[in-house]
Amino acid sequence: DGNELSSIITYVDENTTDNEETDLYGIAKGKNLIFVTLESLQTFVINNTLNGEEVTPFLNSLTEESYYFENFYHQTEQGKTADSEFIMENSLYPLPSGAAYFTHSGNTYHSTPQMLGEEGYMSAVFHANNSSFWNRNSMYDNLGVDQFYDINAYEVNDGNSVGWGLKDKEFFEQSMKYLTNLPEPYYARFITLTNHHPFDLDEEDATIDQFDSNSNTLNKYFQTVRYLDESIEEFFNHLKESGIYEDSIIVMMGDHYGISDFHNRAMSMYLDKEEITSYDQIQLQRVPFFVHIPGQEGGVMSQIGGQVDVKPTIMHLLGVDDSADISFGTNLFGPNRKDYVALRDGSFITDDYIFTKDVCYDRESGEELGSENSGILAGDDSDTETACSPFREQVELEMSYSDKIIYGDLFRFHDFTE
Ligand code: GP9
Ligand code: MN
Repeated sequence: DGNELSSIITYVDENTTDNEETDLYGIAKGKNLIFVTLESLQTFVINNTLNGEEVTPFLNSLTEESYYFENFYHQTEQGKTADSEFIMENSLYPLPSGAAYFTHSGNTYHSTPQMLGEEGYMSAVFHANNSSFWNRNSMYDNLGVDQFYDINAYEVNDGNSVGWGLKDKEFFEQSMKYLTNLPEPYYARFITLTNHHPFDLDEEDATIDQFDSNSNTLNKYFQTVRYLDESIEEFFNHLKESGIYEDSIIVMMGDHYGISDFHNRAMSMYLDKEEITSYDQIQLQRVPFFVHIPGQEGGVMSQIGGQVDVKPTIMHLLGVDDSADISFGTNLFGPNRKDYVALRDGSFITDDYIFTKDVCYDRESGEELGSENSGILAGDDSDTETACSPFREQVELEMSYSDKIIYGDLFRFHDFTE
């Protein structure tokens, strides 16, 4: 009920809000926001090589010409891409199981398209798949997306498709005629597809070797990642040629891991490690996050962050007052940002520690600092306190608040204009 929401509001005001203005506050005010979901792209390939060749040369160049966050984590669960959308549009956590896109598409939300709509932004999503996939059609209506360019907006045939559908280079090229006709300012979100398991690619599109290991999945991944890198470069060129580039900011985010722990033996070979530990497994949940502001230099940002932080960060850059919003993230550029990132399985990353599978690690060195069993909240007195313990209780509380909002559809009781 309403009372439940008031304790949640008190919590977010005290813990996840940073309304401090920075040099970047409003830097993109009134500009178009172009957001790209980088399918299955993980941070371990960025600024890395295969057989001496850069895997992602274009994105590597963008790590210097954008604000590139190297310690940014995906927070998705079973809803995969749909969870990544849900998190970044709402700054809420995904559900512990299932996908809110299916189970709670009728809730009241206070999403980025809705908030930017109030600022005069038109919003559109571009994705060459059936509109009902992940129940996007109904969820988008409810989130305030004005226009969904789904598979019907594209010319898709055998020659321009691979794997899951339309190749990304074709996708961006065919999207331009729609993008150039949108009324400005707009919030245009593009969801790529080619770098998706099982990472199939036509031979003519492969411009880097496969890896050589016992995992066919990881072997092929490098080729589709390179293809994604090239398609983003082409998209930037389209934006420049059409004159859109100068009037826009471009934000890009990996949606979730592409390589599961099933492939850890091959992964350890690639990363030249004896084994992939639980600590390494958490570090592999990093996905790239870029904020590209034409005319601004940027650089590599080392602060930790997660997908819940995207919405407040966007509001900050666009100079939109979000002090009345209820969100679990903080502006990544702020001085008082939240100092932990919670993953949906209860693992978390803080400035100093990483906690997963009951073990507390030093974030920098990966050294084990102690372990606690999972009975802490059940009052089991065999628990051992570690440096991670205080964060652990807060992470569990925060997740439970987010779940309450979604399961109870609590925003329907709230007036965000007050
Ligand atoms: C489907 C695409 C992929 O439209 O977004 O979804 P995923 O399998 O990654 O959740
Ligand atoms: Mn995905």
